Amino acid sequence: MGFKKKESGVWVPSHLDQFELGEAISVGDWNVGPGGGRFIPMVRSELTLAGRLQAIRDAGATHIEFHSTEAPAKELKKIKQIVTDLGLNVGMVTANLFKGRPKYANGNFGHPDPKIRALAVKDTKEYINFGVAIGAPVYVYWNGSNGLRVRQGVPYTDLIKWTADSINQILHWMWDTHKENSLAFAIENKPNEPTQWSYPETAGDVIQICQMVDEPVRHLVGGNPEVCHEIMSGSNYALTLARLHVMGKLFHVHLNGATGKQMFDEDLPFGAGDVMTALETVWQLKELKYRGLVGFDVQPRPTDTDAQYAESVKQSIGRFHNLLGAITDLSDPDRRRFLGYQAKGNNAEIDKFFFDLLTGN
Ligand code: GCO
Ligand code: MN
Repeated sequence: MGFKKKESGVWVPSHLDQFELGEAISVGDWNVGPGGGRFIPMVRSELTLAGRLQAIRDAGATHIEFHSTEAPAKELKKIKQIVTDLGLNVGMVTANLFKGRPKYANGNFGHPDPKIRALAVKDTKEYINFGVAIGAPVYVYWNGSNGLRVRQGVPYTDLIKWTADSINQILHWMWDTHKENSLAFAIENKPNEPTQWSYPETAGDVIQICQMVDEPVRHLVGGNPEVCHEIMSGSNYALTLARLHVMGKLFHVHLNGATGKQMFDEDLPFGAGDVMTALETVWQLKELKYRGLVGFDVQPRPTDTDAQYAESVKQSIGRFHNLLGAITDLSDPDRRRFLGYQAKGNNAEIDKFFFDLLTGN
């Protein structure tokens, strides 16, 4: 997929004008599974990679997203075959820089030890090669363990500079090696968990990193905002979509749901927890004429049975299409009425308009 040069001479990720909104649905391979964690037992049976991908495809996905843990680069041939046989494409790949090795316990790109930073850069390059070989348009860097476990755990200015510098190195290498076949490098911010204070924390930090990398490779880097992470920060997700879009940096999205009061990542199905956020998200993507991949990052509920293996994924995709349908079906007079309310600052009517849209009135 790679990058293409616009008439203006600017390089842009090709996948961003590739799909009609809702046509390309990308789901994490890690979004289905047996469950289990610190507080929850394993509740479902284990599936093979092929079994997981089939469940995700049957739930409505067209694209799949991989971590290096479940889809190691050395298994490229086997994985490519499974993906192709199921009629899927790979949407995104991401190296596990948080749980992949014990060495990442205190960070990755911003780790105080230069050897660990170099290891994170190396692991990322290897998985970018995998992404290029398997035809994924997007690479995601999720901060994970990067940040602080205790106050002053890492010198703050160094944390920021080291993180940006590691990314800068990767972008230079990627452009030299893969040129226009490079992946759109999308940074996924999160404010905390597993760290106490993570970096990059917000979309503002993502834009900061984009500004800190060298100009000749700046077109390669953007953001992958996630609903839960924005809610954890107290941010409005749709506003963050716009924040990145106006900078030309909305490279990917991760949709899910949150109740809006937690300090941890709920990863609920899209439309669960806060349905108004879901409605506004779809509204905003349409408003921005977003034509990239619609990614979901949702966890199964701990009570889901084997028969509900991909239920969270299925509900998320179904709700997205539902809300998109309701917005698309709005009549022109209704749209003009809405724009009139915005122009006049009639917040009472705007509020009513959205609620009526949601409830079909
Ligand atoms: C989280 C994150 C991760 C990342 C994934 C790469 O739960 O905090 O969302 O699941 O999304 O590792 O995108
Ligand atoms: Mn995510």
